[in-house]
Amino acid sequence: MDAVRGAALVVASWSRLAWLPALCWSALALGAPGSELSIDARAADSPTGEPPFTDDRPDLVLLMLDDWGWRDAGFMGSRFYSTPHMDALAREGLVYEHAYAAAPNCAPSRASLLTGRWTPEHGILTVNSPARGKKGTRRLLLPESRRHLDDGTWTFAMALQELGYATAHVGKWHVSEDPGGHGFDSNFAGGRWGHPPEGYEAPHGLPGTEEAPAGSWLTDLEGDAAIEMLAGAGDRPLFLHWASYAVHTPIQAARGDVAPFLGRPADGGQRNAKYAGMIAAADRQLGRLRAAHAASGRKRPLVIVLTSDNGGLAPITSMEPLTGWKGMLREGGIRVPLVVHGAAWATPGSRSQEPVHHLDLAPTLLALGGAEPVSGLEGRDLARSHEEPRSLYWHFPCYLEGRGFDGDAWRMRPGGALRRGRWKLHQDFESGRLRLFDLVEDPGERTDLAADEPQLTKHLEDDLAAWRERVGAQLPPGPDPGFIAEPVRRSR
Ligand SMILES: [Ca+2]
Repeated sequence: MDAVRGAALVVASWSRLAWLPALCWSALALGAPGSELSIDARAADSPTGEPPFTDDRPDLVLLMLDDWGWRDAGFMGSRFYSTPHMDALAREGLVYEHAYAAAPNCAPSRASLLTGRWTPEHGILTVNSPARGKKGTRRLLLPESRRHLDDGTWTFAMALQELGYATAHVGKWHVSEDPGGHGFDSNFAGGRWGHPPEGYEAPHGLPGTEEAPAGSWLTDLEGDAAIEMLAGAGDRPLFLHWASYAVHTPIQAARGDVAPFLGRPADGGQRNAKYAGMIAAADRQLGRLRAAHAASGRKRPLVIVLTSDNGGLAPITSMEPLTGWKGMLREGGIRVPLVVHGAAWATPGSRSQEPVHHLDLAPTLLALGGAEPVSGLEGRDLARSHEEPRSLYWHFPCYLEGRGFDGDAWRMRPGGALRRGRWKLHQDFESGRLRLFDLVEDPGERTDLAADEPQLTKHLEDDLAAWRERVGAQLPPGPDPGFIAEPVRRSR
C-alpha cells in the first residue's frame, strides 16, 4: 500500500475557514428549512484576543461504510471476515447491538444522518425513483421522492463548522452534487455518485483522484485523504465525515486483500472472498487513521463513531440471524453495526441492547463538539441515559426491484415500520396488512404475532399513523391504473 501513499491527492483548500476571528461563541443561530435550530457553544470560553481554538474538544471521526451488513465484522459475530482494527475499536468502546439506519438504502439514510431528520422531513425517500421495477408491475401510485438535498440544507456539519471545527468529507456523498454546500470545508471523492463510477481500482472518475497512480485502490486513497485532513485541521478540532465507498458494489478488491479469504470456509451465509477483501481494506485504513492520530502530536482526544448506512446486500453477505437485506425494512435491511469509541461515556468493553438510531448521531456529535442541545432535533444525545421508551419509525412508500425475501417478487413493496421496545410492527401499504414481531424472542421476524396481540398491534399502528401525520409523510395516493401483473416470484 506504500505505493499509493505518495499519490498527489487533490484536496480542496482549507483556507476558506483558516481563521474565524468573528466567531461568536454564544447563540449561533443556524437556520434550517422549516424549523428553528439554534446552537449555543458550551465548551469554549469567549475569545479574548487569543486564538479561539485552544479548547480541548475532541477530534470527531464518523466512519460510515456503505452497505456494510450488521454481522460483517468480527465484533458482530462474523467468523469469515477479518476486522482486527474494528474489533479493537469495539473492545475499547461501546457497541450498540440494536442500532438502526433511517432507511434501508443509501441516499435517504445519509440525508437523515446528516440533517438529523426523518426521511419524510427531507423528502429523500429512496434512491432515484420510488417507482422502480417494470412498468405495469406496481399496484400503487407513489408519492414524490426528492433526489437530492437542496444546497444550504442544514446539516450538523454546518453547526460544527460554526463551532470552530474544521470539517472534512471523504468518500461517498450521494445526497447532492457537492458536500461544500452542506458545511464541509474540504472534500475528497464526494459527489452525486452512489458508487465508484469507474470502479475501485484507478482511474476512479471521482474528484480528487485524478492523479491517482495506476494500480491504486480507492479505499486506500480514502485513508490517505483522511490522514491528510487530520494534518490540515491544524490547531482546530476536526470533524471528519468519512463515508467510505466500500463496501458497495462493484465487488472489487486488490489481489492481496482477497488472498487470505480464498478457501476460507463459509460461515452463516458469508463466503465472498472479494467482499471480505473490501472489508479488510477498510479495516486497515481505520487502523492507519488511528495510528496517524496517535503519532500526529495532536493534543486532542479522538472520538470515533463506526457504522453503516444500511444493511448488507444479499447474496453477497448475510445478516443471520436477522432476515432480509439492503432495501428492506426487515431487520437485515436497517439494523447496522454501531460503535462509539473515545467518548467519556462509551465504557470500554460495553454492549448495549437499547434501540438507537442514526438520528441520534447529530445531537450526540454536536454535544461532543460543544453545542448546547439543539431544539427541533428528535434524536437523543447518546451520552445521556434515557429511561423513557420511544418509537423509531420508517417510511418507504416505494418499490424496489431485486431479490426479495422468501421468494417475494419485490425486494421491497411500499410500507412502513415501527420499533418500540422489543416490538416491531410492519405495515404493508398494498394490502394494509400489519405484522408484529417480538425482536427479543424472534430476531429473524418469522413469527407474526399481530393476531395474538390485537390491542398492541392497534396501538402501534396508531403510533405509526400519528408520526406520519406529524412529519408530513405521504402515503401512496391510490391504485396504479397501469398495473397489469406482478413480476414472477423467484424461488429462494
Ligand atoms: Ca448504502
